[in-house]
Amino acid sequence: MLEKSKSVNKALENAVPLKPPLKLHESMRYSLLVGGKRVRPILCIAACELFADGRESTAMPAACAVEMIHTASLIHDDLPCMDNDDLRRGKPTNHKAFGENIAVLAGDALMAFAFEHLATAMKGVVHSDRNVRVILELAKCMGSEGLAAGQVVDVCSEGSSEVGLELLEYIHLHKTAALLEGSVVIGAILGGANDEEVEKMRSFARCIGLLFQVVDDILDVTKSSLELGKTAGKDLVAGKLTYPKLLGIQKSTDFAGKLLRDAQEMLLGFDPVKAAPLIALADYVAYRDN
Ligand code: GRG
Repeated sequence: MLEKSKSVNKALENAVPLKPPLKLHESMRYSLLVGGKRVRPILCIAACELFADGRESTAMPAACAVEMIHTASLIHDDLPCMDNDDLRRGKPTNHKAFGENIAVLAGDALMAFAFEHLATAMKGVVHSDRNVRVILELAKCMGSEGLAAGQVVDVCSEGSSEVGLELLEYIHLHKTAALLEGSVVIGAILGGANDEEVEKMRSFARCIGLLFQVVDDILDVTKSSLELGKTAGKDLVAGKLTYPKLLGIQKSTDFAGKLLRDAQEMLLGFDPVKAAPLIALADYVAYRDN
């Protein structure tokens, strides 16, 4: 992961140079280039490398694009009109550093640039049919059937006592799992996976995506505020529903274990050597401590 995250960081640094308007590019780079585990781009590359045409260089523009979308979503999520967070990745949030207006625009510009980067960097690298499928996946997982859908339902259900397990799963599957799913599926498409293989990877990613958020919810209860880089147990205090709140820590941990097993099962039919990084990434998602 360290090796891959170094390559991703280098590619991101090159993809978004500092240029006029300086304030906008500074703001984009501030959130994009600082910290972050790079889980989504690494999953994208690992999924690509599972298949015959899969090389890191083939997946890298898409890996950068998913990280740009992820960063845009974090910038917008932290805004006063959303979660109103002061810290992200241990640093002042984008709007704290640049002001609300610039932060909104930096998020917008990152979203647009993700597609521009894909279109320019992928031209002539893979067949245009694959590129179109990649663009479709990326657009779908961030819009009204993906991140935005999850965020809307999350915002609208805040403080409500009506939220049950089904709604919580909807929020997590859209707000968090959708982009992780998109990252894996995009990697698989670029690696040359056939339709059946793509759907297997989708199921794998969906389990990983939900697992990611269940673990996030558990960590929110068990880790200190300083380590998380955000307000202590903010979600708990603010009345946001989480798995531990609904199920308790033990049942949430059991559920996480089941999701990990389910995810690993999806990879059984693949070359075990090539699938090893994805298995390791699944373990990382389950056992990470931040
Ligand atoms: C379409 C850009 C866009 C936004 C739509 C604001 C919004 C609407 C959605 C918010 C989605 C969101 C922030 C979900 C939380 C996902 C999550 C678990 C983030 C933390 O991911 P990590 O742990 O963070 O990978 P790092 O810092 O390591 O990258």
